[in-house]
Amino acid sequence: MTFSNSHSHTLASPLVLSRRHSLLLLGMGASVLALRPSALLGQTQHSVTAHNRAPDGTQMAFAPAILRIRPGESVRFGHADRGHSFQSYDDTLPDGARSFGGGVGETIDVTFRAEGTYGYFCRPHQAMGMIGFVLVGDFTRNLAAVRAASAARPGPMIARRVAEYMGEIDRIGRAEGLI
Ligand SMILES: [Cu+2]
Repeated sequence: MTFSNSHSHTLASPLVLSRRHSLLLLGMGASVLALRPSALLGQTQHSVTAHNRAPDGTQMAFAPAILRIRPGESVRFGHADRGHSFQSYDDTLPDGARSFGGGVGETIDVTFRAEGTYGYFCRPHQAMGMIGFVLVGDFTRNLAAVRAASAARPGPMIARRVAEYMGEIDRIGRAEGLI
């Protein structure tokens, strides 16, 4: 099976599409099909983009680098510039979560069902601190593990980015009464 520039990581399919919609979808290309279900259901479609220079001026960064969503919501990981990728840190996935990722330049759609904090990185620029986090539902469930693993990743550029992002994640947790 070939996907032109996109594929779906939706973990399960609770979708109940009408027959008419199903037939409509069958007539579309696979890449389009992968993007349709959330649109049909009217769910929030979040997006993260990879940048050489993010809107806030940060070099080699995802925007937003920290994304807050509800369980079951989907995120499109796309590209403002060439040469980046998205790959989950599989050593700290929440319980029941599946890894996700794509090749350089590949746009992926991921539906996040398990609550927790998901860390991910750009393969070509991980050492430059190009990492990000998706906070799903009660994201504190595995936050201690994510914090420890993130702090242990090698390199001063990652360390600076981890310190900044963890501070922001803690602020979100406190504001929501989760921490
Ligand atoms: Cu990159």
